[in-house]
Amino acid sequence: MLRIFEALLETDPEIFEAIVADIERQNLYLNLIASENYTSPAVLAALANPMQNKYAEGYPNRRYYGGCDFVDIAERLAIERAKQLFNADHANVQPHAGVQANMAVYLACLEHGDVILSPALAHGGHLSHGAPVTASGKFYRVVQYGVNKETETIDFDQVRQLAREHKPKLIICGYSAYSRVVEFDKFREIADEVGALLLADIAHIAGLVAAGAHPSPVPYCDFVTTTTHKTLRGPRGALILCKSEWAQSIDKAVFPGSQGGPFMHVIAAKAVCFKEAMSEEFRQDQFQTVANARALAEELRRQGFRIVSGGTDNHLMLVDLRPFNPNLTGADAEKLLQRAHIIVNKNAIPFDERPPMKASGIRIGTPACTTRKMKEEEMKLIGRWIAKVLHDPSDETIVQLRNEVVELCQQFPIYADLWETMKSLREEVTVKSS
Ligand code: DSN
Repeated sequence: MLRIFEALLETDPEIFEAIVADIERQNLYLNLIASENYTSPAVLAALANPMQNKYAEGYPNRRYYGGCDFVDIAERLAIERAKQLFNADHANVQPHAGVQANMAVYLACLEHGDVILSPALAHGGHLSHGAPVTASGKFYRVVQYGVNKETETIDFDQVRQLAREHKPKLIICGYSAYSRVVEFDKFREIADEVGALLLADIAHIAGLVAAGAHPSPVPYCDFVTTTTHKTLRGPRGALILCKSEWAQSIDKAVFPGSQGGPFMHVIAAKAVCFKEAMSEEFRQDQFQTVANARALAEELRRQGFRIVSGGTDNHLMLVDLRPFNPNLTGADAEKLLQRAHIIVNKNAIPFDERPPMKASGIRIGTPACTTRKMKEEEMKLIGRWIAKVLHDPSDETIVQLRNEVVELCQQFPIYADLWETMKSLREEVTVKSS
């Protein structure tokens, strides 16, 4: 690793500096973005490996290029581990990202113009579930369901009624901003009633599912997609799981259907991630992620915020800012908190009257802080800090809180060795050249 960074410093000091600065940022800010995490040094090492040079269109033992013996080992390991981790019939580990994984499922099972019934973006869904500005929205006829206005949980009456009315070929369950347990069995029941296929997009909760901290969709769904870098804590990328009868169609839909050469270094890193996700430490961290989210949600509620749906069962919560301060938008809160080194994202709440770029809420997640080994005590502190900044965003308060945040972050360092190594390399070079 050391040599790689020496080479980088020599060749491109500007990029070297940007990386050191970002490691510093990752260390000294509280990351509450629900979709982010800190991957392990082993995953990082696998990402920085020369397998990235290899073209390997096709699948293990069925490649279009010679020289694939060793990347085949990596891909086979990734496939077998993914199947074992999620107890799935078939796994395709090549999708470059979540959108590509979802598009490959659509390509495998739908014709142009077929009907998809999916969660609305404004109620916690994802762009790739058929938003009009995306390919999924342009190629298919998309009907969307939301949450119930009272409970703010999935409105199964509406899902059933829309399914009966529109006879979708595919129903999607899976969310980017939904804090409650997803009842995959209920979706299966509705899909069976109308003869639809079922896709669960578990990008957000995959780590929880792998650890048993959230029910698994695998027994109920024809397809399951996920990214590998959120709660799962691996490299940026994605994964498709499916029943054996769909294995061939999914593989064809990924390559040659929608992607070219797979990123073999990323696939190697996915294999490492799946191995780590089978460990006891990972399992405990996923349960702690949920416990942390509950503790933080409870503290925020105590501080006068409203938690959408009344709480959380997973790694995230949607915070309605209006009861705390009706004039405070999600966009403003995001900016103020960032000044205190607390990173969250603005997020529409269901039935939000504000436009998405302003929004009435923020989305908060605990995976990254939990990877740093923070626990409930730290969550309570963070909840109080968030309230303090948003209550009194004066320069004085922000500076005082930023110092406290930095102090807490320093007690839970991340990539400490890497950071030290890079800083000492830089010093050596400065000493040599002066
Ligand atoms: N951008 C991701 C998220 O934050 O949820 C989804 O793709």
